[in-house]
Amino acid sequence: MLKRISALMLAGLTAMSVAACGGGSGGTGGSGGGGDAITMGFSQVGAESGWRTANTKSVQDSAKNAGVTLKFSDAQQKQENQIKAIRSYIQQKVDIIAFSPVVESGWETVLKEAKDAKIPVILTDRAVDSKDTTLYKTFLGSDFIEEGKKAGQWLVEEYKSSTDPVNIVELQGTTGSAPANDRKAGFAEVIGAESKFKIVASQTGDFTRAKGKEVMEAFLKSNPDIDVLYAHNDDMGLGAIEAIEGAGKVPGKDIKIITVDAVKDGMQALSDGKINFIVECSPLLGPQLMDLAKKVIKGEQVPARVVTEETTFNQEQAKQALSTRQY
Ligand code: GYE
Repeated sequence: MLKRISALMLAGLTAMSVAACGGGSGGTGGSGGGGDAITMGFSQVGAESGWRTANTKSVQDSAKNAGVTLKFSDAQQKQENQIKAIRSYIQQKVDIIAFSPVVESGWETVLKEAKDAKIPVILTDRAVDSKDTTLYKTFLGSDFIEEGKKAGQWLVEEYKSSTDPVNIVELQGTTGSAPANDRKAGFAEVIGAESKFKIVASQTGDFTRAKGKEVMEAFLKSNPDIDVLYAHNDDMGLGAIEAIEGAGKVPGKDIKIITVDAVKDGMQALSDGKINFIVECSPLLGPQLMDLAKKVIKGEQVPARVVTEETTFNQEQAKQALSTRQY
C-alpha cells in the first residue's frame, strides 16, 4: 500500500515538474483535487448532434475518473469562439489544451500562440489541414475517408445487379469540417467507379436535424426521382426522414438511406426499417484522450495519429445491437 502511494506521489511529482517546465500551472497545486493535478482546457464544437452530446459526456466523465480538472467550453459551431476559448486557456496557463476543430483551416496563428506558451495541444475528433504537425502532439479520432468509403461500398453492393441510373442526394456536414470533406470524398471515390451512380444534389445540413429536414424538403421539391439519400450523420438523416414522410414517401423503401454515427436514435430508425445502413463513428473518445494527455504531460512519446475502431450496421445487426448501445 505504502509503496503504491509513494509510487503515485512520485508519478504526480514528475508530472508536476514536467508541467512546470512546460509552462503549465500544475506546480501551483491551485486546481485542487490532489493526484497529478492536471488542468485541461477543452474547446468543444457545439451541441449540434446526438454524437456531440455523447462525446461531451465521454470527455467530462473521463476527466472526472482520471482526476483531470476540465475547463470546458462550447463554441456553438463557430470557429471564432473556439479561437477565443483557446486564447483564454493559454492565458489561464492550463497544462494542456484539447479541442475538436469545427473546420479544418485557419488554426495556425492560435496554435503557434499555444506552442510559444509551451502548452501542448491534442486534436480530438476532427483534424486541421496545417502542414506544420509540430503545432499539436497527436490527433485522436476516426478515419472519415474510410467511413465515406464504407457508405459507398454498401451502395455498390446494394445495386450490384441493377443497370438503371441511381439518383443520389447528399446531406453534407458542416461546410469546411473534416468529417464533411472526408465523408464526401471517400463516398465519391467508391461510387465514382460506376457511371450509373449520380449525385443529383448535395448541400450542407450543418449536422443538425432541423437543417437536415429543411434541405431534404428542398431536394424533394426539385428532384422528383430520388433513389438514395446519403447523410453525413444520423441527425440529418432523421430530419430528412420527417421530410420524406411529409412528402408521402416511405423512408428506407422509396428512398434508401445511408447515414454515419450509429447513435441510439439512428440505430432505432435503422431497426425500424427507415434507414438502410449506418457507418459507425464512435464519440467515446474521453478515456483515450485523458491517457494521451497524461503521457504528453509526462513527456512520453505518443503516436502522431490514434484512429478509433469502428464497424457498420445493417437493419438486422441494428436490432441485435440496440439494447446494448451506450450512446
Ligand atoms: O459525425 C456528427 C457531429 O465530428 C465525427 O460531428 C464528428 C461529427 C459527427 O456533429 O454527428
